[in-house]
Amino acid sequence: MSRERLLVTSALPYANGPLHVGHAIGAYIPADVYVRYHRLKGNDVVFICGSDEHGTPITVTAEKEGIPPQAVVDKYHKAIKEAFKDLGISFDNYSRTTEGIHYKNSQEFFKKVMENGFVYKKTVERPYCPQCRRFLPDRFVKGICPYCNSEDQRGDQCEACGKQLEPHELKNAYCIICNGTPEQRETEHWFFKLSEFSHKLREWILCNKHWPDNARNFSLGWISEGLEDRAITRDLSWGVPVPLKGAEDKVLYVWFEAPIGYISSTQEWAEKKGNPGEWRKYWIEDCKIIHFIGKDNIPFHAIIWPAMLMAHSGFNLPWQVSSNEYLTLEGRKMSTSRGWVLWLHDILNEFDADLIRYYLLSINPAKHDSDFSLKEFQHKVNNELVAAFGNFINRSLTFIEKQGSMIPKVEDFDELDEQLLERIREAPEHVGRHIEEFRFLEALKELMSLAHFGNEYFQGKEPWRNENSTTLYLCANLTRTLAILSAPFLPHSAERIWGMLGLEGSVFDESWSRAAELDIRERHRIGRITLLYDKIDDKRIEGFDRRYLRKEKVVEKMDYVEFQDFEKLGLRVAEIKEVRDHPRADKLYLLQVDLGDEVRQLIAGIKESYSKEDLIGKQIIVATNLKPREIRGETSYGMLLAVDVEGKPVLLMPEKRVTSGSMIR
Ligand code: B3M
Ligand code: ZN
Repeated sequence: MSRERLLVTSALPYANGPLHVGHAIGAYIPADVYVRYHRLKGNDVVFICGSDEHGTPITVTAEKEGIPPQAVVDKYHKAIKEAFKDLGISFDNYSRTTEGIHYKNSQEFFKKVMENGFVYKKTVERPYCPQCRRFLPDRFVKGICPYCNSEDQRGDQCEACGKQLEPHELKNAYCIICNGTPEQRETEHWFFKLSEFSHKLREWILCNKHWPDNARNFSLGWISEGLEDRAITRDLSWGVPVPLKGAEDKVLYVWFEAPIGYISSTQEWAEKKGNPGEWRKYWIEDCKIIHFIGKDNIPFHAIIWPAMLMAHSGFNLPWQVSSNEYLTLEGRKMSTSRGWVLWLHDILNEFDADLIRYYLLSINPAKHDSDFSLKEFQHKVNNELVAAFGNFINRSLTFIEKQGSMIPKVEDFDELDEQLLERIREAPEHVGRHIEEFRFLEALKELMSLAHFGNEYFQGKEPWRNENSTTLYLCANLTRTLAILSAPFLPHSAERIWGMLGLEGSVFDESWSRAAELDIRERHRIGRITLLYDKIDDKRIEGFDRRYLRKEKVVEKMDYVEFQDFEKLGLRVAEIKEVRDHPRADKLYLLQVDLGDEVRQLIAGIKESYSKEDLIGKQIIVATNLKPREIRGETSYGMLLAVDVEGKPVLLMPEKRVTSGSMIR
């Protein structure tokens, strides 16, 4: 079979925060399985990604953290790259959209699409915040979704119904910086003639019979509703400048330029390889382009980006858009703003990457949302990965090691041996077929079924009872087969098994089809055997749950404080007399609290847990002699005490009413 040429991309993660486990299984682990498999098949495959560093997600985070956008992306680009590396995601290139090559590509792409007659300028009304004296693009404004009426939706896409939104469509819109009500003001933007591609896109999507249902159905549905032209510029300073006179204060819409980042990262890869022109093989010559994404990115990857490529002409269109559904966490939607999230770096610090890869692939949300549960993680790792896969590898290799680490000579095969030979011969095709058709969960099940058969074979032959060198010979060869076939899913384990088998080089130097062969000969010497996996015990998983999911502040071992130092802290009871919104910070209250002999202002981030009505008249504990602190133009003269439970503050209060101003002893 001739070598296939494939360019595989994963969605460029916004560099405005760390990755969580939902990201990992959304567009990254499945792509890595697919790429590692095709490398083992000997195909010409390049795996491309990078950080998405523009747009309102970055600028909103920058304003919230009070640091420049460049500092935000530098911080999270580094963190994201590290997390991908620790998870074993084997990109050929991981770039970032603030690279110069990407600015050049995006501006040239924009100009070419304009020259081809698919961009025009229009004066439109857009939400403007009079307090902040700025336009409010995309995520700078929130409100009620006009399609599904869900509250607190962003101005670019409704997280509840997935609809693409324009900020001015939101009902009861508010500025997320100052909470103010925006007014509509005129501004000029450049529009992409998306509407002109409805027919061409529809024909193209109907031909892509291999697309997953979610991408196909959403796209055809959106086309049938009628595609509208889209603004591809924004009133922002952070982003790729619009390469036109009169557009000096505008940048390209992040979703116009980000997909061009796939081409930029491929060009960077070719440059780094010392063969700058090689990127053309993948974007211009004959090549299958496969985009791995989460389902919220379907509109951009199945409609807007292909239309852009059609408008530009000369580049390959995507061949596949592999789009995963969502991952919930312990039965609830993850929410970074509410602190209900499992960060990838936290679970990677605690557990081997392959255990995480295994569990996430075993619940892969390909056709429907699936749920991440720590108890189930422990159960699947212990009862599937360790009990079947790890157990067979360890039992058979330890047994051979005890017999002197030498593969014995093979005698004739009995019926059970023949069954095992048959399973070894057909396994690469059975596992490979599923991977080629993006059925990663099914592929993993095929692999585990082979490991289960290995245990049945070992149990059936009872080599500890009756000397049988053929058994050990076949077990060693089945272990080699499992090493090759597991490599796309469990790359770290596969390399370890390869070493324990005493085989040269890396398992990734092998070829997929040779997993069907008996390549370990008599008298081959295996290496030192170590336990592949430990089971996860209850104490460990419960401790992780408390610390990282429930986020109970595990009291770190703290330094002692002298009693007289503690006495310096002026803790007093105060009554809340008045509550107002902070005019320039949407999550903060301004409290006027009565300390008996004076009323003070405190600033408190408790809006998500307490309404103003909840708070009036409540008595709280206040640290009254902290240095005054200014937050966005308001000053806090003390700090109230609260406990953080699952990311939400719970106020500390005296268990009965006492005189306001009373000292805490
Ligand atoms: N930065 C990811 C997201 O929407 C987005 C993907 C861009 S791929 C070109 O969360
Ligand atoms: Zn504002």
